Amino acid sequence: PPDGERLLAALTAHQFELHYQPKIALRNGTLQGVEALVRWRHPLHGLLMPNAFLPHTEAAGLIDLLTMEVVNLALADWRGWNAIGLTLPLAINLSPLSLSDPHLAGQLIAATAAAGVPPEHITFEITEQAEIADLATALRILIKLRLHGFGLSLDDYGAGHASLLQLSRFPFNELKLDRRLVHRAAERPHMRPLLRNTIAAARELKVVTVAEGIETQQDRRLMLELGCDLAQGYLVGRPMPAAALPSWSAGNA
Ligand code: G
Ligand code: G
Ligand code: NA
Repeated sequence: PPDGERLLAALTAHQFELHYQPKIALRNGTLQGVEALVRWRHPLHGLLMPNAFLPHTEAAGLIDLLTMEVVNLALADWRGWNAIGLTLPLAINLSPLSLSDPHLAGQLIAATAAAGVPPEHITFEITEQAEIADLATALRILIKLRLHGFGLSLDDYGAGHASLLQLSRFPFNELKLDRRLVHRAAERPHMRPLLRNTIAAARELKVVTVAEGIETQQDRRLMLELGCDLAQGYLVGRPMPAAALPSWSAGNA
């Protein structure tokens, strides 16, 4: 596994890059945004996926550095698309560990301002892999980001730690239904009332719903029927390099 020294060297050498996975409207299939997913272009081992290095980055205390690298790369890509007339909502993942850093919100606000990207175009996705240790700090950060105009998305909802309590307590405006709930839901009729009620509750809270992990037409049709707003998944589009997005978008309009 990569140690802190190697990860820091990789960050300094700008070996990280982003791929983007589309989010579409279930109603009409139009592109509604993209999620940035980090990869490590390793000089010896090729393209490494997040599970090969993110936990080590967090353990080495380097997650905030990686987050800022990701944010700056994503903002540059957003500007590139915007310059050719593709103006899109862009989602960036934040590690729950970052939510204990009181400087994070200010750094995100400054980076976005420096890039000249209006915060309304950026959403931060937050996964709770574990109970957030310092709730007061996390809440302060999220409220500051939301008030500044950023979107906030509760990732992997309905599995693990993301709960109704988080949804009610934090200023989220989007909820991503965990892949484990959505995947093959069409073959699991007992899932329907749970999904339908979750989506209805989100709607009452004015929270947009996204179905993750859509791999089949059956699941796509079901999530539309249940009132879900957006979809993401291999059926819709796989993560792709920034340069591939404009033609993907043109072919999907
Ligand atoms: O394609 P995929 O293997 O990229 O992503 C695996 C997981 O890694 C996802 O659950 C995603 O939330 C997380 N992830 C991807 N990119 C980032 C990132 O830039 N920052 C953080 N903190 N997590 C990320
Ligand atoms: O939790 P998050 O939304 O950040 O998850 C992104 C991860 O999910 C990435 O690893 C991405 O490659 C993966 N992913 C995206 N769409 C699908 C899908 O349809 N099926 C599966 N199994 N994984 C997916
Ligand atoms: Na995510």
